[in-house]
Amino acid sequence: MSAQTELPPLVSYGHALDGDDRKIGRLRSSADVADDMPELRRRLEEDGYLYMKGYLDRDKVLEARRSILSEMAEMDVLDPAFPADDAICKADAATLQFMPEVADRSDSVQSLLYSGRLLDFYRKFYDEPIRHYDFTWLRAMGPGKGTNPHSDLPYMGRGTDRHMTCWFPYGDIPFDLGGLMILEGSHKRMDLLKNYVYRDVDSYCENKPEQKKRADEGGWTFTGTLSHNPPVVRNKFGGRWLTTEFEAGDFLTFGMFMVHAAVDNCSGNQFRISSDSRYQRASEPIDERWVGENPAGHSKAAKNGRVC
Ligand SMILES: O=C(O)CCC(=O)C(=O)O
Ligand SMILES: [Fe+2]
Repeated sequence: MSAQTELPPLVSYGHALDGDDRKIGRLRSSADVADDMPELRRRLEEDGYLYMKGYLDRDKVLEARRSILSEMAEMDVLDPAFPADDAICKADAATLQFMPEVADRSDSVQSLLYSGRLLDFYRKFYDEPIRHYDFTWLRAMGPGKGTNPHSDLPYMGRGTDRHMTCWFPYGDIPFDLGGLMILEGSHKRMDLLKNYVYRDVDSYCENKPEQKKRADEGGWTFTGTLSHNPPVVRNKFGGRWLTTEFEAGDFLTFGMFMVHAAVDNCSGNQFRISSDSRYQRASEPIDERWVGENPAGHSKAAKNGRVC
């Protein structure tokens, strides 16, 4: 017999998620074993993610939030009728404000993500010298559709595949603001992932004129999306979509194969602010698109043509 979840009704990429508790549930917090690295490694292997509730200093996270929002106020994407800290969208602002340069300029964001307690966490977790990408995916997600289901490897698979994503909320994220969700057990479904996850979003067939033209313009030849329909993906993979109400000070970390997506932002007028950053063993090869002073990212310079 199945029961209904205790979570409120949630929508992802425009699709209502099934409330059956075999299909949706809550992320498990690993805060109780935060210093037990062998147990955290075991959980990452088994569950594919670690949800570190309250691991970071809430006040420092809120300070970083303020520094992001003061830049957003200058970018004129916030409604000036409200305090900047409320992150209320201006009516005509684009739904997604993707702001890597704001992350680069903010000392408080840099220090939270790339020094101190978070960096120490990855150092202890890997138990050897580590490095991180220099590029930071800082996002303000406005009301509307969130992020569709994908794994991260197609976007960052030119080095190792054993690096980790850190998803980091700047502020509290109740359900209606649309936090991240992960698909339970999907990281082990290589039968379903193998034809998807090793495809690099910046590689293209240079003998196909349409693809070559798009790559020459620096456009996408493959968006890296696994699906536009979270309930259908769940039915295919099994497992549950797992999410929670995040709070400032939490982070969620997972590997390159884990299928994840976001709950839609149904707040009506508020931005959800978060970043994703990446960490790996220093001894392993790194994806050059994401390191250095001015990382190439998915630009034209990063496109990789081959005959296929
Ligand atoms: O924040 C989001 O909506 C997407 C984040 C994501 O895909 C990631 O952290 O890898
Ligand atoms: Fe992702």
